[in-house]
Amino acid sequence: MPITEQWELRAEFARRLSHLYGKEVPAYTSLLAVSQAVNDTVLSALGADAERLGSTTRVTAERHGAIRVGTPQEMAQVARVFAAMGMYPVGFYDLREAASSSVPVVSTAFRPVDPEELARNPFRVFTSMLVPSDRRFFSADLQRRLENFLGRRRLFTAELLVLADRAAEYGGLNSGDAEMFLTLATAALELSTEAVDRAWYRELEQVSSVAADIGGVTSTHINHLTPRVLDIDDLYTRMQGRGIEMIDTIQGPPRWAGPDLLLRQTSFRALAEPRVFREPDGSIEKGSLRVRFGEVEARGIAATVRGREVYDRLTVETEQAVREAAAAAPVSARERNTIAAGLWNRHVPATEHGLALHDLAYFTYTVDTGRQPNGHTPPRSLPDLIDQGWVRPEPIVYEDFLPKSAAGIFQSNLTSDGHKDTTQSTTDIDAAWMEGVLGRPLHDQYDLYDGIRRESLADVAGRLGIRGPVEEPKNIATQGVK
Ligand code: OOG
Ligand code: NI
Repeated sequence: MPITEQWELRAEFARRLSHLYGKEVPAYTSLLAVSQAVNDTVLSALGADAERLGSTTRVTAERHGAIRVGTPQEMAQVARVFAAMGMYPVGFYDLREAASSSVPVVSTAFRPVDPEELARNPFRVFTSMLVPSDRRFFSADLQRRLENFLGRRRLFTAELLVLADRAAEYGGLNSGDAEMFLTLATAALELSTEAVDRAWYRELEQVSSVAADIGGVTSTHINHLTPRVLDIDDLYTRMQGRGIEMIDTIQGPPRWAGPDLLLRQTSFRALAEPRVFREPDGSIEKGSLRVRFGEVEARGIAATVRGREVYDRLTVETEQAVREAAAAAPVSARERNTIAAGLWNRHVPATEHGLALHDLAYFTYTVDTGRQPNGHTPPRSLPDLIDQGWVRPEPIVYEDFLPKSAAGIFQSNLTSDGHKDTTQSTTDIDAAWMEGVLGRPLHDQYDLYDGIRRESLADVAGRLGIRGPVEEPKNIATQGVK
């Protein structure tokens, strides 16, 4: 019987979710249409250059999703469902720390980790998990009631989990099982029509609207699906032109003179969606909730640890400069970008060559046969190989997320700041704890990018007859998320 491979399950799942979300949130369909128009414009203007950070087929199909769950058990089940589709946890994001308002979750992202798999379909899902034990947000009493509520619900059917494990074990499913798996997995993320307990939802909302969205209902749902665009500034203007209310800024690096780095994201504000409520007197009433929104992103080159430090430092300096300017007069999004771009243009090399040479971003390398200095022995260090023109860099796309941007996306869509008591100490929840919950390795993004670079350098060494490994810059030791 023909087998549906894991990547095919992943690609089909992404397609079905996109279809489902388009039915549930019609503004998402407009976002897709505008994204497509932006990408078409860039492709016709730049031609092959537009594909430097991913083929047109990849970028057109590319989405990330976001979901939120309540308990370690639910998180472990999510990991099984995604493993079926070749998506594995990468990175630990602590939004409790990154957000100034009340976002009581920790997160990871499930995604393919091999370059071939990413090229087939890069679908990834940012997955957040509530932390009811964190006293900054929840009292002991509320924690107990929340955990009871969450402990009684089932997000995934037993049949779905059996099929998921089978797909992971055999590298795919036969077509009957594949259809059933996809149907059940998609249905698990559909918005429920079940009545929401108004009093319970409201009580959680006092703490955080994210807590209410997760723990106030008996199922989970897609929070957003995010297409990728090649020019996010153009997209932002076009969406505003259509009268869609966007959040104030584009999160992440500014538009500047150099190549796209890391990740730039923006979103339109959460829309009121009809929901059904059970009122305290037992009656059923129609109402609405505002939790789901539309996000869009532009992906750039993955930054090394050193590049990331530069990004973080320039972000702090931008904030400071914006605060100073704001003391005199309000700072528009455009002025903010001008301030940030000024700093970037001053402190960051504006070419791929410069970024590679200073070890600020990740590239794979190919031997530049045209420019090989004749009769010379190739140097062993990567910066020398780059500088002397022995090798040519090809960018590695950033496949992950940014905690500050994620916090910004969460925050800009909250209905209120909620309540966070910063005098309470935090619970000891970190990457190692998350790995235990997941019951499988939690990948470090820097390890993965290092691995891809190292493999290409092994190939370079072979072709140039360099004995032993090419010497990479010293400080790429993985001091990443773990
Ligand atoms: C997740 C927010 C983070 C991103 O793209 O950074 C995120 C959520 O709202 O559940 O999706
Ligand atoms: Ni997102």
